[in-house]
Amino acid sequence: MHQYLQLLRDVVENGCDKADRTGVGTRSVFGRQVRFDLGAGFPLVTTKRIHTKSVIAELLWFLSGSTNARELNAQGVTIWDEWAAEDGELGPIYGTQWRSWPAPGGGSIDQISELVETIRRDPDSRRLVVSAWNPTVLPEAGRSPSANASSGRMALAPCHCLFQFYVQAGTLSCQLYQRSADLFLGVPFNIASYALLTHMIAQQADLEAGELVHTFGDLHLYRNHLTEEIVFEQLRRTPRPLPRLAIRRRPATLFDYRLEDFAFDGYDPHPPIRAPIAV
Ligand code: DHF
Ligand code: TMP
Repeated sequence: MHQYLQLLRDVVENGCDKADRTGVGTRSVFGRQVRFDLGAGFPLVTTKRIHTKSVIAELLWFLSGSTNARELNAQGVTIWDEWAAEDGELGPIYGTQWRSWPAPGGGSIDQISELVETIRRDPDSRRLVVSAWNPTVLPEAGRSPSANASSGRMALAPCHCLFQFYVQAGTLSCQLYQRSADLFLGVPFNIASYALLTHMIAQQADLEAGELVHTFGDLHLYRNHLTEEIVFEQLRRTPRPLPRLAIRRRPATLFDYRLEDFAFDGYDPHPPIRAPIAV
């Protein structure tokens, strides 16, 4: 995971001070790209422990089409709680846009099912794209995430907002565009999540996982993460060998995976590093 540590160094060294929606303040760069060869090991950050259960549960929750944090809480995962309305709703975020993008005239579009079908039927397609960026339901500026969620808007605008797959020589690659990236807290989750999704779709389409290409817009470190105990502690640590993803069975569809189907063999990270999250 030298790619991740290089991004940390890049933002520390080249970032400019920038104010942001949350009021915390960031150090930020614009436009970066890293690549992970998924055949060379699973790209899970090793210089701090990542809560892999949260990563898997969140992805399965997106794939189920849910946008309610209570359904994640049922699995013991609390990563979306700060943005939810009273009833747990987050508004039409990823789950809705991926599985039931509202279509003009009433129906809805299941982008993920169409994606998997197209990968199988027409692997050379250059239209293997899923977008979560639906301008009709973006949050209203100046209102809190939970207030937006209560009024039927997205609690947060999609951060990982567009991705594309590419099939070549029996391998499946994915490129993600992330418009806004909290490098210390969000990005390790985002890398692992899209790597996992690529492995799952590859399994469903009888392909091998190829590369994950991760492209960033506003890539930032929050000012309260730029401390000796947080970012600089992580930079002092030496990366360890990558784990291997084991998928224990081949479910009938992409929507039938469960938490217990996944294991990260050989994951031997440094201890966790706690950090405050900007809401
Ligand atoms: N807001 C901000 N400011 N940064 C984010 O990364 C972010 N991510 C969101 C929603 N809003 C956000 C969704 N994803 C954590 C990780 C990812 C995530 C939300 C929260 C997090 O708190 N990670 C901690 C604890 C992990 C756990 O409890 O499982 C970590 O140390 O990684
Ligand atoms: P923004 O909507 O004002 O850009 O704030 C969203 C913040 O959350 C920003 O710091 C990016 C971060 N984030 C991630 O890094 N990854 C994610 O998956 C999500 C949902 C948010």
